[in-house]
Amino acid sequence: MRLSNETLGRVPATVAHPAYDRAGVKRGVVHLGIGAFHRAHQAAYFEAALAAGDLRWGITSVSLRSAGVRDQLAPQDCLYALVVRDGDARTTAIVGAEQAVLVAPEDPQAVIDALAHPDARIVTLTITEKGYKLDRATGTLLSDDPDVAADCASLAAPRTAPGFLAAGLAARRAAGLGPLTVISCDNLPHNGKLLRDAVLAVARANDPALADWIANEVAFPASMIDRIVPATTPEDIAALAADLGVEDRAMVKTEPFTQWVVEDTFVTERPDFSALGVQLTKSVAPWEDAKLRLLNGAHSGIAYLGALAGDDFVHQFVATPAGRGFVEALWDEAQTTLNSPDGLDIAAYRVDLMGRFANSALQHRTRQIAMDGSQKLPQRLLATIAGRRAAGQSADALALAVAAWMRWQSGQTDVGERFTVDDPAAAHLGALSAGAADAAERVDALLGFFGFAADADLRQTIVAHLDVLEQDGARAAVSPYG
Ligand code: NAI
Ligand code: CS2
Repeated sequence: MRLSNETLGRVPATVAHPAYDRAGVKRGVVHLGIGAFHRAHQAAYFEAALAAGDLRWGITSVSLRSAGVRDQLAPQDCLYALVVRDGDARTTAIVGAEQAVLVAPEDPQAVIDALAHPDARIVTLTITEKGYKLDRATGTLLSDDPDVAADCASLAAPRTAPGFLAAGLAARRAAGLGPLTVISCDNLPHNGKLLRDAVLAVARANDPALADWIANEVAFPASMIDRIVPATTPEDIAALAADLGVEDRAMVKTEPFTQWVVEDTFVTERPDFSALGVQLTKSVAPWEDAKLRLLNGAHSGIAYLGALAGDDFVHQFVATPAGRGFVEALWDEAQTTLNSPDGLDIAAYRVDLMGRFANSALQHRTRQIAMDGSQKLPQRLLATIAGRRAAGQSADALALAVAAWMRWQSGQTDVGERFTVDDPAAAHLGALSAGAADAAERVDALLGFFGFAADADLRQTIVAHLDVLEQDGARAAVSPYG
């Protein structure tokens, strides 16, 4: 029996569930890219707004690719459980904020209509780094991407997130409706500006007057988002079914920690964000840098080193003195490149972060984090290294994390197990890696992919790490930090 409006009464009374009138909820939010993170983060904030009696903030969610999440949620009247795990402790709440899930390739017009609905005010996005369709070196649209080309030629049936936003905003403009506030919730620096650039480029290719209207009317605040949300597994679903008495195939699991820092440039109504714990600020950049370089930088290092060495989960890697030592060393290096935001105590943040990584109940897979390294390394590791080198500082642990990413491109773990590199640039990176005669050539080729110019000392450090990784494995490479 599945979770639904009808079976909600069977759920144990200890599990919180929507006490507001779901039928009276308006759809003030459109979310593009409904994955696990959205359900554990933005949806939880909008759920809190609804629970506080502000019924404007129901969500129409959109999957831009597969029907998977729609097929999980639709038979459940869009109800799902948010399970917060902290060691042995579990808290479960049923979330009712999702009102409908649209699958864009099945019905692109329905997505445009949702964006152009008079009740819509806020759009949030979690489409992964690669969904922005931008050449990160130049900030321009990926002109050789067929979906980008199609959206630049016509907005009748968009294919990309920037295309849908341009089409939805065009429909709002034509209907005389107001603008939207569009919030990127992906782990990218200056995510608001990146999204704005992408939407304006697609709009301009179709209709320069639309682009001007968007530039003048629509807000794209930057945001820093933080909550560790590992992919749900069949075991998680089975364990929850035993607790709930009904099956929930759309559940998500997460940690107690949650943070959302948003640039205060809204052009629309919004929930009482401050009351919901959302931090509104003039400048998100220092928050972004701290999170991307400390949390995500360490995560990527842990992911490649851990997965190469056979650690399936993040908590296993930080359970060893060498693993913890490596993470602390990486933070010592990264920290000197930060302008600490007001209100962030970096020393305390680091202690908390190590506790979050050590949360064994999350079962956060190193291979999940290892995905899409080509999209993640610049902001997580390379910018940090560049900052250290510009200040005349060394970057040993950061260089080891980059070398581990390079080793990952070989598609083989330290015990020779083959795996598929999950990355939009995997074929190109694999060819660069395989085509190099030795570690030094591989370092040059793979840094060249990013257009990253390493000075002689830094290059030597990365080559030395890659040599150890290739000959003795990741455990040996990390052991000096123990
Ligand atoms: P997920 O795998 O559950 O969902 C990914 C979503 O992105 C899906 O809706 C998928 O269809 C969509 N997507 C994938 N490739 C796309 C493309 N090329 N174009 C458009 N949409 C695409 O992943 P999850 O956990 O929801 O994470 C999504 C993003 O959220 C991350 O990439 C990251 O930027 C951000 N995030 C995730 C956190 C986490 O702990 N899971 C925490 C903070 C941010
Ligand atoms: C992770 C992040 O998958 C990854 O690349 O580093 O999704 C991480 O879990 C979040 O940024 C935490 O907020």
